[in-house]
Amino acid sequence: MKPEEDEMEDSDGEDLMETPELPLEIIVYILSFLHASDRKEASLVCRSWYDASQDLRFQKNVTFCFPASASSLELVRGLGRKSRCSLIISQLDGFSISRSLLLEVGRSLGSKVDSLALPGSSITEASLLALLPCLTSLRRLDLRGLDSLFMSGAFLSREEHRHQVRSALCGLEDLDLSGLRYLSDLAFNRLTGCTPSLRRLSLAGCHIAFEFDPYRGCPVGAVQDSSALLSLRNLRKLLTEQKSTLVALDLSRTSITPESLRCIAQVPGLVLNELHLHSCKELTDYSVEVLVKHQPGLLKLDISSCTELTSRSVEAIAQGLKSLTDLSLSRDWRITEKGLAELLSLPSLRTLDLSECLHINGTEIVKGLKGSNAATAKLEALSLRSCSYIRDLAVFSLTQLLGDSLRELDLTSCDNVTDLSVRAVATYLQKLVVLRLGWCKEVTDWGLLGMVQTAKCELDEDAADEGPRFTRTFGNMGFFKPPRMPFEDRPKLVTQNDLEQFKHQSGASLLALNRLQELDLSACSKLTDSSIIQVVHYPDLHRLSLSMLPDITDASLASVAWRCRSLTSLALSHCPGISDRGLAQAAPYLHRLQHLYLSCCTNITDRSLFLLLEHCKRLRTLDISRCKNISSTTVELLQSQLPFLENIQSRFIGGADLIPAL
Ligand SMILES: *[C@@H]1O[C@H](CO)[C@@H](O)[C@H](O)[C@H]1NC(C)=O
Ligand SMILES: *[C@@H]1O[C@H](CO)[C@@H](O)[C@H](O)[C@H]1NC(C)=O
Ligand SMILES: *[C@@H]1O[C@H](CO)[C@@H](O)[C@H](O)[C@H]1NC(C)=O
Ligand SMILES: *[C@@H]1O[C@H](CO)[C@@H](O)[C@H](O)[C@H]1NC(C)=O
Ligand SMILES: CC(=O)N[C@H]1CO[C@H](CO)[C@@H](O)[C@@H]1O
Repeated sequence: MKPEEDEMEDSDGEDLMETPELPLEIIVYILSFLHASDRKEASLVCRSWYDASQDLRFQKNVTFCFPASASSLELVRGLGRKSRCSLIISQLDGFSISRSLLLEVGRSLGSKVDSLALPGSSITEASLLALLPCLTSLRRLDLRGLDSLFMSGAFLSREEHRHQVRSALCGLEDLDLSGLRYLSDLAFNRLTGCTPSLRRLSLAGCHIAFEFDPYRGCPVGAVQDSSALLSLRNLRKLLTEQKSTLVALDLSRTSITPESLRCIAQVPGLVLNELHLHSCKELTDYSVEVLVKHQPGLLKLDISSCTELTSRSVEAIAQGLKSLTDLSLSRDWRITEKGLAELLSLPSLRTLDLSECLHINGTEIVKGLKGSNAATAKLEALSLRSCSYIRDLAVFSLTQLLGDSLRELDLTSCDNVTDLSVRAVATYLQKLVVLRLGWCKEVTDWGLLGMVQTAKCELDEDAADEGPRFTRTFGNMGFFKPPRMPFEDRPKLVTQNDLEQFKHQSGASLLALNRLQELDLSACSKLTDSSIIQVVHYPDLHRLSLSMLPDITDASLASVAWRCRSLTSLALSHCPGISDRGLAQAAPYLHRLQHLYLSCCTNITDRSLFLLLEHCKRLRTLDISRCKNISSTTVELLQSQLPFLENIQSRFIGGADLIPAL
């Protein structure tokens, strides 16, 4: 395994000077504590760190994502020395570059490829068949949306091809066929005949004929396998054949009926762990009751956007799925508080998505968590996005009950959440990794700073505490103090009274959430530089949105870049206060940036694009639409110079294509 010098982009090849060489194993051990992206940075420091980063233990799950192009051909050759890899190759077509690329993947990587996805491609059967037989230890194959492969109906129609593919893919575990419009029984059977031990199958968004064949005028597949449609009968046959391995099924966005779901749930011997039924609009409470009865071992269930479902489904799930870990009820807007207490007392529940369940106010959630004995509450991710009946009292109670477990909280568009909630989050949920507060319009700087607004009372009893002085509106209050916990005992059901008491205490500032990797403050339009500069200091932050904050300026941008060096995604759309000056200060610290959103930033000009060109060479997404002072020539230059830039939104820039504007 000899690394090639030319792979070490940006490295000056120098060894650490004057320090004695550490043994490789020690460096490997140290690197094992880093996030993958940090490890990648570390590998550029010197030769021995690079060698350490190539250790097998880090190579288990490396995903390479590249478009079909001549330079990718070189990349693929360079990957040859990896032990395992996952490939996402986009924009493949029928032309020779694509064909050579697939041939090269087969030749150089072959048995090392663990997972293959070909998004946004249109390839021919011949190109794919040149590759598949070489991928002898493939575990995951993603043919999502590859209509070009199935349109003719002849895919794998020759026995010799099936034989080759079968000998390579007999270990395939995960097959994604979602979004295929032309999948027929025949093609489906030929393909799955080559993959005898599937664990996961996705047919999301496929045109499956669940009941009736419109072409024959009889139940689909009643007579024989269809060459035009995938039928329920045929799917059921596959589930029966592969029931000993199959545990996860995705039938989202299909027109599956209650009767068809029953028919699938009842396949003898089929034991599903995971079922996705997102946006299956025909499903009823009765379907969920039957499902729960026949598949009580489900761990993950997604019945989001199944708009017919009511609290009856929630009750059935709470009673029947005792090992459930993940549940999405998002956009099931008929659901009320009923049944949630019982659901939340399931001790195994880790992830719950209640976003856009518009009637929820949190009362029963709190009751359930309380009842389940807070010491055992294990909820790690909770989404209450767009639940506008969620108020501070509910958030305040939840934060106390979930302090030990919650990693991810989404309160986006909870209109009635105020600074008090933000303070409760910062005070009690110090293990949070993801926090989304976008569109919580009542949130102000005071909330982020963990302070009680002192606008009216001049003299606060805390005034004696020394702390940093704020310019502008903020007095000297010690928000760097460790938070005071109003309730030292085991969490209890809090009352409006407790909340009142909390209202008059400073809590922790958002600074306390030092594990954050994602923070969304977009459209919290009362926020200003005062809080952003003081609290957005997160060394591990990867994604940050400050879009639609009309009052923030270049000072916020410069501070954020300096304090959050791991950022890969930064959204600043509709921030008129951001200009080239801020970007000039920030760009040198943003060299990991991959996604940047600057639409409607009227003070951003061509100058900023040159800065990006110089400092942010890993950019993959750039949105500069409606930036009137950017010229299309500079955009073209950027596009030709940045190797990874694949998605650039530049509508209505520089007056060039203004015609249909606004
Ligand atoms: C590999 O990485 C992908 C995405 O980065 C993730 O979805 C998958 O679960 C990982 N697989 C393993 C075995 O860790
Ligand atoms: C929450 O909603 C239930 C009815 O769904 C209602 O009885 C209860 O009073 C509400 N609680 C709060 C705090 O609004
Ligand atoms: C943008 O362009 C307009 C007219 O071309 C000019 O008046 C304005 O000063 C420019 N704004 C910036 C921030 O450069
Ligand atoms: C940014 O542009 C707006 C007009 O869109 C202007 O009013 C404002 O003063 C500019 N701000 C800076 C910092 O240049
Ligand atoms: C339940 C409740 O108090 N809802 C309020 C949430 O906030 C919106 C807008 O601020 C009010 O209109 C609702 O009455």
